[in-house]
Amino acid sequence: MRTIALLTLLGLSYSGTAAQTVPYTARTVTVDGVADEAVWKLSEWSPLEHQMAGTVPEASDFSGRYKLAWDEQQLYLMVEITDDVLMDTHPDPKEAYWDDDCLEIFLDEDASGGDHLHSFNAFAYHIALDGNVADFGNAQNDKEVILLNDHLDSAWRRQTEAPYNIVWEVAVRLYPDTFTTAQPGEPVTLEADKTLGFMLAYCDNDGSDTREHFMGSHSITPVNGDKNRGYIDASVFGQLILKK
Ligand SMILES: [Ca+2]
Ligand SMILES: [Ca+2]
Ligand SMILES: [Ca+2]
Ligand SMILES: [Ca+2]
Repeated sequence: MRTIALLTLLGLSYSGTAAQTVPYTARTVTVDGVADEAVWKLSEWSPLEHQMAGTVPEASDFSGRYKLAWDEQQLYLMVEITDDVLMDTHPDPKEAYWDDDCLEIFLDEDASGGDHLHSFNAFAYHIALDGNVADFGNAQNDKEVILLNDHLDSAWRRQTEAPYNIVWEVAVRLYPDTFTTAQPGEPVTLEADKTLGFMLAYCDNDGSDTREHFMGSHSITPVNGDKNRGYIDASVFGQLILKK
């Protein structure tokens, strides 16, 4: 904890990258895949450029960048994605959802870091093209997958001109680590200067048996050669600071 506090003091997150500042929006963001809200002009782009699994794609195969905003109720994302083939070959939203195209939002409400594989210390929301939201539940003994569709709203729209980018908007509520499926409780009310643990990624598959690219927002130090650590360990996330 002391290390995290010191790094925060220095403006660094515990993944070693600078904390990102998130602008406030007084007006509600309409989640419709149309980025015409004023806050999207104000907020700055961040890239999805760090390989976590698979190969590094050509820009025309996959590239992505995103902006963030917040109000008291929700964190907002606007993600611009180039993906040459959109694919969802598993109609069951709980089956191999990471091998279909999906947007993955990692959130740690209290920026505690630490293991969250089978707990709600942090969330790894996999948003499928059909809008279903999957994550592991809190069963310790098996890989129970649950749907958390009521934690966020999302909508994407593909542009009509080359490179036919997707604009994907998301509004996500921040649940604390006391969340359980039996007793969900209420999402927290956000306020200025709050710090959140955060990471964003895209799973890109264009027709292979398993995903071809898994590109994220933050650089991850490999453990035994493995950089796909976000779904296990919230300490690899970056940090957001909400500013008014
Ligand atoms: Ca919108
Ligand atoms: Ca692709
Ligand atoms: Ca936590
Ligand atoms: Ca794809």
